[in-house]
Amino acid sequence: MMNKYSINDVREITIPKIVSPENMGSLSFIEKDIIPFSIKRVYYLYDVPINGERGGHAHKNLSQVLFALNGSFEIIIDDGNNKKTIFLNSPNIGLFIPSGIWREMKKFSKNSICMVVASDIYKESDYYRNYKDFINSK
Ligand code: T46
Repeated sequence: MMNKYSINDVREITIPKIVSPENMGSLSFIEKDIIPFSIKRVYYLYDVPINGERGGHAHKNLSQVLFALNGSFEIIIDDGNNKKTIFLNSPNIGLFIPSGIWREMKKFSKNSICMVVASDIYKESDYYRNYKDFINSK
């Protein structure tokens, strides 16, 4: 049984950004208290072609925060009742997506990198990969 989160529970999380006073770039970091769950996995998407599409599923229990470490992409979130499109393009702004939210990712810029911190290890049994199954679970 999925938790009943809606797209209103999806929110941006801004992590620290320390800009070098000598113009030598920026540093951001993720510490445990910034993320609303304990991190059990980190993975990243890269080499995605500009017409590539990722996602197209929901999770039964997993929570995640997505970061555009480089470049940008769009994320369409859908709770079965409402949809919203969010644009990510800052390496220090993550998107928290709780369980029970369908997501589709599109419009990747060249050389974009999406890094994801997740509340659990990879479990295929945690996915709804079929939209009808997702809707029927509500
Ligand atoms: C999500 C978006 C942002 C693994 O073996 N381990 C992993 O940790 C992951 C995430 C995937 N896989 C395998 C499962 C598939 O055979 O890698 C293959 C591609 O996975 P998937 O089609 O789920 O990839 P995306 O980019 O569509 O979705 C992934 C995450 O699955 C998903 O939770 O929110 O990135």
